[in-house]
Amino acid sequence: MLLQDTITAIATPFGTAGVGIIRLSGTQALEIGRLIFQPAHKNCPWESHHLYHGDIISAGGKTILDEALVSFMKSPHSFTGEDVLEINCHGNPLIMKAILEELIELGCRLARPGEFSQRAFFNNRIDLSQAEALASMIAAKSTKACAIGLAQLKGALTKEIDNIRTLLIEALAIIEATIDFTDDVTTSDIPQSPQIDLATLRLQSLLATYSSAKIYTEGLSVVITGKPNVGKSSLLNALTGRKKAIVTDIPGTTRDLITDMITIQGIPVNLIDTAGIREPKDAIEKEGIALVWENLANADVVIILLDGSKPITFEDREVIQKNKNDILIAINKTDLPHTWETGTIAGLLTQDAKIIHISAKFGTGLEELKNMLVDSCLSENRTDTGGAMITNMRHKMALEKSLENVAAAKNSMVTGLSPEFAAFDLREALDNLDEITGRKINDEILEKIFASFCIGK
Ligand SMILES: Nc1nc2c(ncn2[C@@H]2O[C@H](COP(=O)(O)OP(=O)(O)OP(=O)(O)O)[C@@H](O)[C@H]2O)c(=O)[nH]1
Ligand SMILES: [Mg+2]
Repeated sequence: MLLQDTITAIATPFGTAGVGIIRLSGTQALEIGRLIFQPAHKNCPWESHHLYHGDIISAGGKTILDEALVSFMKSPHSFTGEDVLEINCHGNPLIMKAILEELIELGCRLARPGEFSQRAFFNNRIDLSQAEALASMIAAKSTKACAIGLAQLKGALTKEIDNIRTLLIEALAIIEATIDFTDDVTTSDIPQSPQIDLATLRLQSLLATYSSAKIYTEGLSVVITGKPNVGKSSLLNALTGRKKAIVTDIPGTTRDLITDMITIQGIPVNLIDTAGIREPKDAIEKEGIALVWENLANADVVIILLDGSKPITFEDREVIQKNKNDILIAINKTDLPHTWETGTIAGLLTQDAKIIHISAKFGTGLEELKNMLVDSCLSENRTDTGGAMITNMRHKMALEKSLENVAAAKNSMVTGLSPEFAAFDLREALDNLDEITGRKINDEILEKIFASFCIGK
């Protein structure tokens, strides 16, 4: 890739705003800055990390495009590690477009998505996991997801990967020393080192953060199901505080999927209200019920709603029995007299099934229900990894492969195979870790990763 040319892009979102930022990075950044910017004060020393006020001009000063503040960050003390110029202009897309066109006229090239981050990576300002953290922070949908991204950007994941690397390198050094200095050795001749077991534990702990971190970043999908008229739409409306779904006492009111977002304990939760499950009365209801089953399969948590004021029926039993997901039984309409005991459904549930009594109409038990929804998904994964959490599928797969390699190395040592086998597996384990930080990575994968970033980052 060309690192010599000077790239530019609008770094702020498209649309109208008070301020818009245009970025330049590359060897010509300052030279182009001098051509496009006319400082308000004659003396403009272009000191690094200082703001200068003036006009953005075109065609050698014939036209003023905008009044702006411009800053210059001298290499290597900039985001990309190159000379960087930032123009803070007015946030009108027409103004920004005119400035961008002028910059291109003066010799800049329009940056590709993620190209600023890619240059930061190539210039060793950040490693690959930090560049990915930036992208995930920008896309984060909850404050906790932002915090996870920030910790990764600050190097929490890099540090933990380095800790594991050090352990593996130490283990490898011991094995290689044995290979170098002894003839006809078997692995049983290698002094046992705790490093492999420690590395295994740390890899497992890091992997265990994936599901909770994923919940914080991507959120939870919660489907509300049950037979008609149990109060599913009432529950959706009560949880969101909005009247999004139609509620009537006619069974079969909801046909389509109705979705709405809420945040619980900082986690984005996508709630999905569905058609009541029963023998469909017409083709529309049949379609609606088919959609329910499809969505149930992809849900993180399913709320099975039952009506506590009416006897349990065949449909209720069918909904409970057909659900394989993480289910939460909510017995609704507790404001009315109860007609059945929870023991009635005990035979249909697993021992750890969670049951809660609520009234969607009067809001009873809803806070507890919300907390149960997220707690059930988070509780299993609270491990200490020095603040490092993995949210990215690519990282997860690389860690899994590394863990497999370490297990294979351990296995060949336990079974007394030649130490070359263990050494080979440990080197593979290290290579897989290096894919996460980008220390060793295939160019094509690298291009793909940066291409998924937004323009201007
Ligand atoms: N007393 C009482 N009535 C409720 C409660 N929740 C819902 N209802 C009533 O039950 C009826 C059905 O409510 P819906 O929310 O439309 O039920 P649904 O499960 O979405 O029904 P379908 O869309 O037909 O599947 C309405 O008359 C609601 O007012 C509750 O907690 N207490
Ligand atoms: Mg409904």
